Amino acid sequence: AKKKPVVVVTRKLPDVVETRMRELFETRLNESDRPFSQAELVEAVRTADVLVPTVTDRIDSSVLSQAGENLKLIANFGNGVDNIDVVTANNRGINVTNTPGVLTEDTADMTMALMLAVPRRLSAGIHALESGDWAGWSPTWMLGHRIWGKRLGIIGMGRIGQAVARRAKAFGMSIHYHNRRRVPGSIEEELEATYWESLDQMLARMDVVSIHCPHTPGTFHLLSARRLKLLKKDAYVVNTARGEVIDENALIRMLEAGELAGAGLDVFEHEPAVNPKLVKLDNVVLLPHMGSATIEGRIEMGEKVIINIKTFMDGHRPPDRVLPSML
Ligand code: 8YV
Repeated sequence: AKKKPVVVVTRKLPDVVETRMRELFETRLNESDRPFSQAELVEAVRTADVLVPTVTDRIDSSVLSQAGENLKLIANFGNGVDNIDVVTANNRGINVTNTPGVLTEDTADMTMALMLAVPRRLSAGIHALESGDWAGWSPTWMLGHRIWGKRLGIIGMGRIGQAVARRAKAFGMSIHYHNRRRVPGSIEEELEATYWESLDQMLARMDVVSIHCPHTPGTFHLLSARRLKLLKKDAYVVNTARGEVIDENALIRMLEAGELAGAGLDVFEHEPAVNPKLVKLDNVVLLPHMGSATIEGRIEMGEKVIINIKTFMDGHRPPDRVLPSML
């Protein structure tokens, strides 16, 4: 029988996924609830045939420089691969895969939750009720803003951006988007989405802006201080992608100064650290990176990881290979 590949998994995964991995591979699991230390990560890349990291593991060039000869695949448990230096990995002959598709709808749902929660003041309402501040209904109490009839600007029209567009259209918003390339077809035809080649021009006219592009060197601080200033004073910003895409300090300054209506954030520039100034604001809803956190989704992510590893081990091209040219 063929020797089973040594697969090192950096974080605890759903039981069914771990069980299946144990059947198929010589699986080394992280039994604790904390991420690997730097030393454990280096030990993992030295000894593994396949590494399964998550968003919390930084697989940079220094870690990769210590990889053993056997390491041939990094099968990321997650969609975004900004935790991995894909260029260096490829140069060293190490394949990288991710888990696209299975977390699209969940992330889009969470985006809509934030898009409704901030303008409709969900957390303020919950807090008022729980703290006993509700004296009774009043025509002028807890008023927020509607999203129906408003303009949504989507930055990054990939799978998740498109899933958000479909939902937002059903909520009565008009869909606008900026993307490296135009996405003709159903998005523009059925959803009547408007493509903006110029991000700056789009930003100036939107009521809500939602981020769905990956974090790459090219999108770092895409929403820079200058661009944030282009937004209307009554606009909302939603981010379920990566914190690094927004200049968070600039965003905080504008929210504090009332130069923006509010923000719904699931991701942060230095997570898990969250800037205390953000927490103090009352025009924000903040979530601890839960966009794709469903039981179903996590199991499907695990299944995708397993398929990528198995296909690769069988000598074929893994279905979800990430190439530097895709970033
Ligand atoms: C996960 C995510 O929380 O897939 C992504 O890009 O941000 C989330 O789905 C994380 O990546 C798991 O590694």
